Amino acid sequence: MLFKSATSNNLKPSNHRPLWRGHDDAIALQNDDSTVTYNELLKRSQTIALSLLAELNTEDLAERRVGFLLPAGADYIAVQWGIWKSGGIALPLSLSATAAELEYLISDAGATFVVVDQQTAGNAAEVCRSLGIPMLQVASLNKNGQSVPSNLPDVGADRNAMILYTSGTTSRPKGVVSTHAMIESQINTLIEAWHWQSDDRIPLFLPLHHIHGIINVMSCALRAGATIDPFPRFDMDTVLARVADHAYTVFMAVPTIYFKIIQAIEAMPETQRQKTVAGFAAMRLMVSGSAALPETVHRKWTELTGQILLERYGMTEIGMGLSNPYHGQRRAGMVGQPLSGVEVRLKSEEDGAIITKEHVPGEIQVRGPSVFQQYWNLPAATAESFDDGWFRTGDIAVVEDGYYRILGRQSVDIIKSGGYKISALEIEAVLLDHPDILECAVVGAADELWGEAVAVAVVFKNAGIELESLRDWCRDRLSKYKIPQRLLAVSSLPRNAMGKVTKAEVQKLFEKSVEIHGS
Ligand code: MLC
Ligand code: AMP
Repeated sequence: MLFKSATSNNLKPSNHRPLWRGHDDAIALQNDDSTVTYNELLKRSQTIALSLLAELNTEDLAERRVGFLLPAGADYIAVQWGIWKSGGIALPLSLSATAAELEYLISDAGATFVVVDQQTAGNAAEVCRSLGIPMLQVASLNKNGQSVPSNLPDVGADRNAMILYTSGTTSRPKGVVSTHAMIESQINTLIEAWHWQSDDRIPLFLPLHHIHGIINVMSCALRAGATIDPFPRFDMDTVLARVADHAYTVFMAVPTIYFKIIQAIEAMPETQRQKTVAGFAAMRLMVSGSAALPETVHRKWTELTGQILLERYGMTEIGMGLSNPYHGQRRAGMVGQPLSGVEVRLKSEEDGAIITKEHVPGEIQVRGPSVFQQYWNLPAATAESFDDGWFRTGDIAVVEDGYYRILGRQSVDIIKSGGYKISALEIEAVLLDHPDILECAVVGAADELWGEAVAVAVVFKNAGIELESLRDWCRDRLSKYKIPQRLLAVSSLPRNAMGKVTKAEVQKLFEKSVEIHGS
């Protein structure tokens, strides 16, 4: 078949190795404040696993969900591994989630505990209290297990390991369930494709409730025995200072970050600029993904640093699917070819035929050991998302000269802003609770920095309100990145003959208007 990858199945059950891996006294985490070795991580995860089991007086968490609200660092990794070792399902929670959002995630997943540290306890305390779920301090889990003699369960590769929530065409996020085998397959594929090595050093500043930060950066680095520099959030000044010190060999980010860094480099004094550029130029690999990398940004990056960014395409449900080559030509505007072990096909939206020719667009469908098997507690949504065993991504692409190019998405209700996937329906449901809003339509408006900006056309009941006032009202209801950045007051929403709001027309309103921009 024309677009099929060469399959190298890295996942025969006999090849399965646990997701937690030691590399003796090699350094797993290093920043200005501390150094943590792999042996220390293994030891701490063991203690945490035993503590979690002791909490329930059981020998196996048996796929109970354990939420954790922790920044990047040793605690995060030790808790994630500890949950896996004790047979639980890891439920990483977003540090930017509001109380209402946390409540939904924790209750939808049916979490048994939520693990926090001193800084994050405040975010979760009230939610856990109202749901009646124990909140455990990571510091006490780190101690308790030491005194509990117990065996750890034998956790097989087909056990469920993690739930990541993804926003989509429904108003509430769906939990994507992955097994140990799936995660292992996703990691092994990338280690092979991008030549991860034990002497790699990478900054980790992406959020750790999404696959980009969790799998592509953190888990690949850990499995390869590399060193991670963890950041609680993207702190550009510190990251760039370390780049200038040649602290990293690999760098992975979303297009918005490359855009922001270009602006920062251009504003630097000459000496600092030269050092920063030299730090980037010396890296062995720089990857962009999670949203389309504009060709202008791709080219600008090469002009500035001499590096050719490697763009790849992925999704929470499939891991990484397509990638430009490590060796070979990396093309701007293209996402490359199927990764090893991933099968990709394009299916015509018009007649449902499997596309076998170049330049003919179709939906990307994916199959293979990295692909998920179920949305948590949503059998109907799961069934709908598969087509004869192939996962329907909802993304449209063509193949040009052997490389895939992403053309867009089937659903106008999905917005990608700064690499975050956001559901227009989720935001509309929240905005409709505003006392002044009669009706509204949320769309993604093209935006140079964010890729798409959350934009809302509103029919007000009486007097209108300003964007800033609406943003303030949203702050304790929506994560910051979901809060509308643009607002347009309209007398009515464009509708089709059936009375359904035509989102394409709403998008055009934002193209025409000179709107007020948020931050
Ligand atoms: C931050 N803001 C955003 C935003 N991120 N607004 C819209 N969209 C976003 N993505 C808001 C902030 O809340 C703030 O609002 C203002 O913008 C400026 O904030 P900032 O501090 O300057 O932004 P910063 O912290 O630098 O965040 C930018 C970012 C972040 C790019 C680092 O958005 C980010 O981490 N994105 C990555 C998301 C990700 O990992 N996606 C992968 C999903 S997995 P205010 O009101 O306070 O001024 C996936 C699969 C795959 O997609 O293929 O990888
Ligand atoms: P998420 O559901 O958050 O995992 O986001 C997955 C979505 O991000 C995909 O379905 C694509 O729409 C988008 N995406 C990821 N990588 C790219 C890319 N390189 N170019 C365009 N879109 C991308």
